[in-house]
Amino acid sequence: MKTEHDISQSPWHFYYGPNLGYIQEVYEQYLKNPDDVDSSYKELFQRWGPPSSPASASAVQASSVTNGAAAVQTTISADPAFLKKVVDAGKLVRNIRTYGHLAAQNDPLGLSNSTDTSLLKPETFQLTREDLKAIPASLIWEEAPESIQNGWDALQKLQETYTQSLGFEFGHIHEENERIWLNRQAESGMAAKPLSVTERTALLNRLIEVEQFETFLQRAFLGQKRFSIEGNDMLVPMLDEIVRELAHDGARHILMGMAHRGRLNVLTHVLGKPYGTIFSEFHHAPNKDLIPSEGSIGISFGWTGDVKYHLGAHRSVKAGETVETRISLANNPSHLEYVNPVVEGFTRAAQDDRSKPGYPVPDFGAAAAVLIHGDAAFAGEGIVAESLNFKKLQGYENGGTIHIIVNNRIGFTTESSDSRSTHYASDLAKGYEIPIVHVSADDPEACIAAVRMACEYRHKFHKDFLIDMIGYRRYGHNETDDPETTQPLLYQKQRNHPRVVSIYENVLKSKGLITDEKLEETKQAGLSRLQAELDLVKDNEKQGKIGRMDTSARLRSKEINTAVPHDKLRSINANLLKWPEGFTVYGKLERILMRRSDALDEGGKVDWGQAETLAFATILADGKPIRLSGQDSERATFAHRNLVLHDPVTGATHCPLHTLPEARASFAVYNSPLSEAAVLGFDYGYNVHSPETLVIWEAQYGDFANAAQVIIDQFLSAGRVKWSQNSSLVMLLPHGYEGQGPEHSSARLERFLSLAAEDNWTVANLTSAAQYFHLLRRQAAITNTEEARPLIVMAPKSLIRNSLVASDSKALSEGAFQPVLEQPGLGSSARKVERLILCSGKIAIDLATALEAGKDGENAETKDWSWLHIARVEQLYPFPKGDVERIIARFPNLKEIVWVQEEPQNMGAWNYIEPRIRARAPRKSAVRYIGLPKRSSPASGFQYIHNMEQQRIISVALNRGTLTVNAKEDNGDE
Ligand SMILES: Cc1ncc(C[n+]2csc(CCOP(=O)(O)OP(=O)(O)O)c2C)c(N)n1
Repeated sequence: MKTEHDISQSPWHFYYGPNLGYIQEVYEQYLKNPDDVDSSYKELFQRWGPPSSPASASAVQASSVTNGAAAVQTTISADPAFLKKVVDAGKLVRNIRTYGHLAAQNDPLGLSNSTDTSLLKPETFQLTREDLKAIPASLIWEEAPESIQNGWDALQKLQETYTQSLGFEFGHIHEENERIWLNRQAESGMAAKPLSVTERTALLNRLIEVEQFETFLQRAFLGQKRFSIEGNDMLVPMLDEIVRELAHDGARHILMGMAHRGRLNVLTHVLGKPYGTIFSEFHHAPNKDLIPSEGSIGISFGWTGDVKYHLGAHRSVKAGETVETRISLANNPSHLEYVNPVVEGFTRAAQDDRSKPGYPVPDFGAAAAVLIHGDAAFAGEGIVAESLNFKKLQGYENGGTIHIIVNNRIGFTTESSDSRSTHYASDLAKGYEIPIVHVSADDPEACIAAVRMACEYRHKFHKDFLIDMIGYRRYGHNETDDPETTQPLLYQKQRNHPRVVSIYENVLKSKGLITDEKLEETKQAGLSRLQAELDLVKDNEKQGKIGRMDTSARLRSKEINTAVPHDKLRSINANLLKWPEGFTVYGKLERILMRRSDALDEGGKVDWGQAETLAFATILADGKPIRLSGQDSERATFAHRNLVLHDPVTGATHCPLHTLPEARASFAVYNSPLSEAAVLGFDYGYNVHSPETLVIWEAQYGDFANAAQVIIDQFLSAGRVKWSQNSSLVMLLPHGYEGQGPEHSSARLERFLSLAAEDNWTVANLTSAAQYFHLLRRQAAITNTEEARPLIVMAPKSLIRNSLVASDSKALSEGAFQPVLEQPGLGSSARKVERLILCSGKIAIDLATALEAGKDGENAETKDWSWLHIARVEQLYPFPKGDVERIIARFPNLKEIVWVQEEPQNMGAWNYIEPRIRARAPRKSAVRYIGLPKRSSPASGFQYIHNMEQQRIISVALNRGTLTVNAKEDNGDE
């Protein structure tokens, strides 16, 4: 066996298949303009000339070798056996790069299942040490450091890089330039780059603080749950580093989301929540035993800190001027991972410039999201995948979220083998091509290296990065659990495992960077600080100084003028129907849109779609930005909107609201990914962070909103009372019984009404285009005020095109939103009215249609409806009691008040409305229900059954013969 070979060291031999194609494309680019290609490629082309296939390469004379031992010239084809060894060594390198993480020593307790790592071993390829020593290093590792001369040393070095505390998992990244960059970062010694002495001392001091805080809480508040960070203590220094790096890159906002584990430690050390505040929350825990499994007093509250309190995170722009970076930790419900889309929404809102017409313009550098996950929750909760899917979507991307899985190898009492089918907790992220680093929580410097890589990657590629920090959980799920009941062996093993702070102390001591005396001094100072803060809390307690957050502020309604002068509406309407020079509007659509041109003229009618567009346009003219997102929202499920026009000739798009001369703010409309929970969560977060924006989320059909129930229950409904977190988000939920079956009829109105209390939101079910116009404008007017609250609209389906729903233009240019609308033409002889029908939404239009046709009931001949009046409750919550009371009071001879609904009795508004009507019904009048009977499924699957049932409801409602005195009560009960 020869030890030296005259062969080419050109790196092109290792490019084949798609990689060769790619490098050839880069070369062509280079020939056109060398500066257009990455400097590393430029260097390679300058050094090695054009890339060529192995076949051609073996046939040609190799160029002169300038690096390594084999600085001579020959042809590769000279020694096929040697060539095979080189190729195999190349495969080995590729395997180490791709699969080295499987052999990494990054599992502190050694709990990982053993994996077959034979692909990483030379013997698998029949390569001996001598074989490898004979191969020049640069043949198999193009950028091997100068000091590494041969293949053996190269492999040793690569093994060390890829299989120690850091496991790099990049093989799933399809973008070649990114993967090369990532591997180069790993191989450039980044991972082994030592921290400075100051950095190391600061890191140790931080770990001491982290640990002392937990042990102090344990001692001072024995028996209370804190969801200790211990076992993954490095989370705090890692977040410190992320803040420093992102602030250095110019981020003005860092938006963080996390669950219970380590939250108190993060709140105090990263967000600057004072020790005293946390101690006082523990002190006031009302029933220490009953704190929920992952809750604790104050644990779900967020905190907005500011890095001006945080050493090293300032960014000096120029002398005397400082840019501040605000870091926020989102309020978090117990529901694991559901905060993710909310934080993504915060972040995008912090990046978007909404001040000009058109789409808002994001600045990805202005804000960054950091999400901290649990290993069981990341693998198990579907919301994680839904949120990762935002990564590259125009309306939702944010230039890269940094994810950290705090991987303690267990979820409550469930081990990984029972909680996921994947090898790693992080595997889901691979589908989204997110680079992943698995790092040992016991190696502080490796953790910091992972963070630096994540930040650099985000900075360079504006994409997500994931760090899977593998540690353990020192206590049970919480500190009152005995984990040995369920994981005896694991916890016996762990009991003897040294804490990370001790491991790192020893590292620094062995390098002579810290002394025992200095360590003792630091620890004593930390303990004294903690004790002093606790003493202060106790003193304040004695003096009654501790205040509580007030979340009880009730909202007051006030009159808001939402009418828009007729001239202004006409001019806006005309401008909305102008297209850019040369833009062709799809013929069929153009005809539909052009019908809007005279809708504002005398005798014209504004339909639902036009009312919506005019509402949007006038809100933009008032200077208020709008964001609308949902499935197919550009066109809308029922094609009433068409706010993005598509040129059938060129494929170009045009949104008339973007070029509207009157607009003074951005208008964002996005077709969302097919998700409800994540998109609603995102839009909620967007709205909370940009309260001045009218943010609208639209469901494809209203009932699909129940896929987002957690966001509705945990954030929208309760966010203000739980966290003083206000939102004015609008939910448009198509609702209405039209025979489409169980799944497309009901937006589950009853759920929104059962959650309604303390003025938490507005729930409306409308029957006119003008009402929609005014309600949207009213909602826009209350954004960013004390009045702000979500608006839930049961949106129409067939009613969109119903002429009874269209409005005169006067109804837009005058008046305002009416919480209750009375049926025109009824109730004029007040003394004759015996039945008052109250109803809401589409059934009111069905009744009006029947009245108009005069074909129902015994009055068909005479058309005498004097015994009847109908009022539509357009705003169900807050209940317009004054309006309803005034109507009832007008009719002295009422025999009954009837609630008519199209939904089953156990659904719709009946259960909500019944006590409200009863409380206001005159003593001698009955309160009745007419609607579908109780059902377990919201609607029938058969059109003919639907028609029959609907007909029955209308007939009974409009039939004088069914009056209470004449008929038995029809309350729908079985
Ligand atoms: C949606 C949801 N389901 C169930 C729970 C109850 N729960 C709280 S913590 C926990 C285990 C979480 O494990 P992991 O994600 O690994 O985080 P760790 O507690 O280990 O840090 C469970 C099941 C919850 N909080 N949220």
